[in-house]
Amino acid sequence: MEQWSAEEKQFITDLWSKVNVEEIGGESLARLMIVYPWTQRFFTSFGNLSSANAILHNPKVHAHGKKVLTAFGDAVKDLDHIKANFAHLSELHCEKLHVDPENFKLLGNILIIVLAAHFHKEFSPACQAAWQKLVSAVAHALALRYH
Ligand code: HEG
Repeated sequence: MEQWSAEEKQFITDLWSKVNVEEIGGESLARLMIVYPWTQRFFTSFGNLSSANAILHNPKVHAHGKKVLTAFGDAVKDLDHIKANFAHLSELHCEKLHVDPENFKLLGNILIIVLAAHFHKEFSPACQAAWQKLVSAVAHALALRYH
């Protein structure tokens, strides 16, 4: 289990309180699909993904990005129980969705970039380090039930 300092918890919860899950989640998922186009294969039912612009403005990408980042918020709200709280989602992504867990790391890194772009004033190196630790913990927890 990760140990979180009071400072890390503060950086994470302060920034999270400013995050609009639809805007940041939608943009993060869209940018994942643009930068790593092979990730589009999981979302073929989402309609028009034919260009970066189409992906960035695709309502299904935004809706799913919101769903993903809302679930990510469960980690923010309960930093000490990330593994237990993500066990079910890990099983789902492994057994039903067949998502390669490497993609969780890619999405985590994209989320950091999107947060840095939106919140550049708050996103100090220490804040970034706390968020980097969080996205790694979530990616790790989501990969634990893979077999
Ligand atoms: Mg996943 C569904 C959360 C990364 C592909 N993802 C879901 C759902 C949640 C979720 C809450 C809905 C589950 C349900 O229907 O019960 N996803 C989630 C998190 C993260 C993540 C928290 C990482 C932070 N997902 C992720 C990545 C991919 C992916 C990186 C693929 C590149 N997720 C995926 C797919 C579905 C979900 C294909 C099903 C989409 C659908 O057709 O509804």
